[in-house]
Amino acid sequence: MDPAIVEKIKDHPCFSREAHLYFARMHLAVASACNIQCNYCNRKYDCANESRPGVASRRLTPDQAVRRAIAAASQVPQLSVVGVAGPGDACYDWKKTKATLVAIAREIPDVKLCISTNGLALPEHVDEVVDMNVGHVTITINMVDPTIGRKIYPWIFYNGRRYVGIEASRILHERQMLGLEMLTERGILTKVNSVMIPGVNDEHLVQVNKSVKDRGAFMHNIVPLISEPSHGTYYGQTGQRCPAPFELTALRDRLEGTTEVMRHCRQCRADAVGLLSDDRANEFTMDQLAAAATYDSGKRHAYRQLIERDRRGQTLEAKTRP
Ligand code: CLF
Ligand code: SF4
Repeated sequence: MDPAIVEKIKDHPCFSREAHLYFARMHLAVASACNIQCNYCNRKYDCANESRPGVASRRLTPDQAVRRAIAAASQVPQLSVVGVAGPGDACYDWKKTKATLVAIAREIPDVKLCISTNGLALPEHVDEVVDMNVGHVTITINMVDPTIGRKIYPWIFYNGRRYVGIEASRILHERQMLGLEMLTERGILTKVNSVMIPGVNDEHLVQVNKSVKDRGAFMHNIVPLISEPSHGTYYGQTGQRCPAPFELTALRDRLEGTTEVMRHCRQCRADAVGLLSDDRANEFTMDQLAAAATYDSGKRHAYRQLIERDRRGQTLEAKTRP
């Protein structure tokens, strides 16, 4: 792999399988508005493109989010990434996403910034994404064929009006592809998440993989549809089934060798904090935070040095092994 890419992913727990053992992410639930409707989403919960439905995060103002990030960055040594992944869409609710991430970059300059989006409002913000030094973006792309898209998206809201049917999916598709191309051209590492919906887009995701690879996506993360009647989503109420684990594995296996395939996603909530395997969100609720906090980088720096030493040791051992 290109050393510049290795450098970008080595401490991002989602973009590198190895890094998720050592490094943690934090989500700030500031972006509550959304501009599309997915048939697997109930807006009572977080954005189901990036989160598991059934758990709702408390919406934060950008100021509250920054306080929460300062507390977590001071106390969670493994923290390396701060992201906005809902609870709606990070690019549509852009003012809040931008205000939050600009303040984080100022207060905690040594964390990576990440966003996750459905892509519809992405193209108009790509230049700001670059200026803000957001190095990692995830776009949820479930189709590249609007006839399939119309079974997933009943409507979108774009340029001040609502579109339905095939027109909605055509616009969404064009914006997603444009956003991905713009990010790639600017050197932003982009991951594509796709929700696997049996009988709707499962076979089609092979074609999605090819299209996003051709446009420079670094990684493809196939996540299983989660669809319970109690979640109150269209799919939940109409009996749309979820993929079985073996179906998910078989699809991921088919895509292996094209883009990188993510297999360690935890479908985190929009306020997750900690290692992917050890969520500490409950330790950082607003009630527990001091009114004003100052960032203390001590624990994170000490931990990072330890990991660097450990990694250097492993490389040396591999080189000298007979
Ligand atoms: Fe968050 Fe997403 Fe950034 Fe990771 S999560 S915005 S890329 S920092 Fe990671 Fe969580 Fe899976 Fe997302 S495990 S749901 S892929
Ligand atoms: Fe729900 Fe996310 Fe889809 Fe918006 S983009 S409808 S929040 S799953």
